[in-house]
Amino acid sequence: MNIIPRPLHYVIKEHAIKLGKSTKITGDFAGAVKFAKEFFASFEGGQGTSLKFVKDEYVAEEGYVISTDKAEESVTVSASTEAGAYYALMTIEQSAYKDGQLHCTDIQDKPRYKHRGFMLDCARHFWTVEKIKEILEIMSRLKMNVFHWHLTDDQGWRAEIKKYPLLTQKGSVRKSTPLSLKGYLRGKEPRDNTPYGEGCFYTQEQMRDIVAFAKERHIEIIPEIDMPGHMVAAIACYPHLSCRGEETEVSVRWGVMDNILCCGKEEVYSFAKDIIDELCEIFPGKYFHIGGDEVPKARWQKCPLCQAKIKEQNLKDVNALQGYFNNVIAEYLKSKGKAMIGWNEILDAHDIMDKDIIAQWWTRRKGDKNEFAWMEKGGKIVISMVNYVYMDHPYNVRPLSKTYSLAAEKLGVMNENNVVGMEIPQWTEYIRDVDKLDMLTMARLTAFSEVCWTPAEKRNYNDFEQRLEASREYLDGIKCRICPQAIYSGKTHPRLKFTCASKWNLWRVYPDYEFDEMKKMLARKESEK
Ligand code: TNX
Repeated sequence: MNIIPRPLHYVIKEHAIKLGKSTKITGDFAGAVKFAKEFFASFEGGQGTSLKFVKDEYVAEEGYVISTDKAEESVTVSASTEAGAYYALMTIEQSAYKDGQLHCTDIQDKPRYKHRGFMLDCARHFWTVEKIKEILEIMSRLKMNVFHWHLTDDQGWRAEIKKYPLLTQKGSVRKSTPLSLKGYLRGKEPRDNTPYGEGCFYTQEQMRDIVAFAKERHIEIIPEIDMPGHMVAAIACYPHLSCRGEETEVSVRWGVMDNILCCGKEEVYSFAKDIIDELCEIFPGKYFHIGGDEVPKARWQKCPLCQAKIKEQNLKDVNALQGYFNNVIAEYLKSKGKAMIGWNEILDAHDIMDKDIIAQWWTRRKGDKNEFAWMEKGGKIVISMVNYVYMDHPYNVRPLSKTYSLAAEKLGVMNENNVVGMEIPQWTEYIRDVDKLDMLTMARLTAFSEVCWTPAEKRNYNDFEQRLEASREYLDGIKCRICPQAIYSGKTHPRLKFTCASKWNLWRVYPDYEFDEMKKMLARKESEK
């Protein structure tokens, strides 16, 4: 059975039932019935067969049971939620995609984690509404249910905010783009000197459309507005939001910028709240992501207004100032019925932080003291550990098997109650086109869907790889383009391995090198045919 993610329990029977456009499709879940009718409409036959969706409150949330009866030529799906019925259909479709033949299997399935996410950086490079919908479609077939939308960063602002029109008029465009890390630290990297980003933003109408598309497929969209760091694009539009108030440009460098929002100024809090007001009208989900990563505090140290705020609020230091900012925003979000998520650096101020904030754990620092202290207090986390899941790094640094091997226990998490779920991010500094995006994203997304869905004790990499290879035709059909095995297994450039020791090297080896190699390899294979 080539189902990905692997179902929890299944029994394979010998026969098959041929479903098709004449199959009688009925039941309690209108969404699943609609999608099932659409799917089977393209297959001839199915007379005398039935597919029935039945509501059963005893089935786990998002879980489903499929039972087949050959004598009756019937397939029955039981679920307690629309999402569960939908996931049952996704399983059926994977099994019957070729000709409508459903190989009879009785399945009892449910997800390991509640939060099964993918993050896409649309700030460094912009991805069209069509591409995002294509990804959402793939995600839902892999039973993933959270799309974390990284909408803003130093190098571009991509979400229309009516109250601050400059953000997308001016903040969406940067003058040039670094193309490689070779020579980057010396300012000698190759560059594309054409301005990037004119008109590259999502209108509020487009964001609403994407939310609706996702909702039909049981995906919640979490918008991220990264603050108080990674805000140069906004500061370029509204310089008074920074400590020094100087004019600046949308960033043309990657990395961590000193120029951040001034948390000593009231305008910064009202700016953040105005943006939240507009976005909460568009994104009905329960979460809002405030970024909070990589916030250098050098400017706050010297800023009289930040120092005054620290005194006024009786805060310990500049880290606590970020904690204060987080609490103000978290409280505001709460008043709108939302929960706040931030990258794990926000835990630098965990001692004063609202306990309901969720930390997205991507990097290990200071022996992870803050992270473990947070969990001990019952704090919640989403796991996105860089050395397992970062998709922007090359496969020779991080083969698919490494991503597949992620488990909370491996990070030292003692109590699974702390874990809301897992997320895999795709950062796009060096990803400029859809081919490269897919090459670095799709195989890992597929592997990761199983990490989130199937309990660790039921997972086995070799078995997964076999199913992946056997599923290529199905995956191609849903536009989930899996790169060649030789690429995702990471065996393409053994000679580069030794250069991958430092954080910078992670990127250095990857930008265009691996991609060009892959293209050459494919061309060679083609000519050999
Ligand atoms: C770190 S992960 C970042 C991003 C970069 C990424 C590159 C995180 C919260 N911050 O700004 O794009 O590394 O891998």
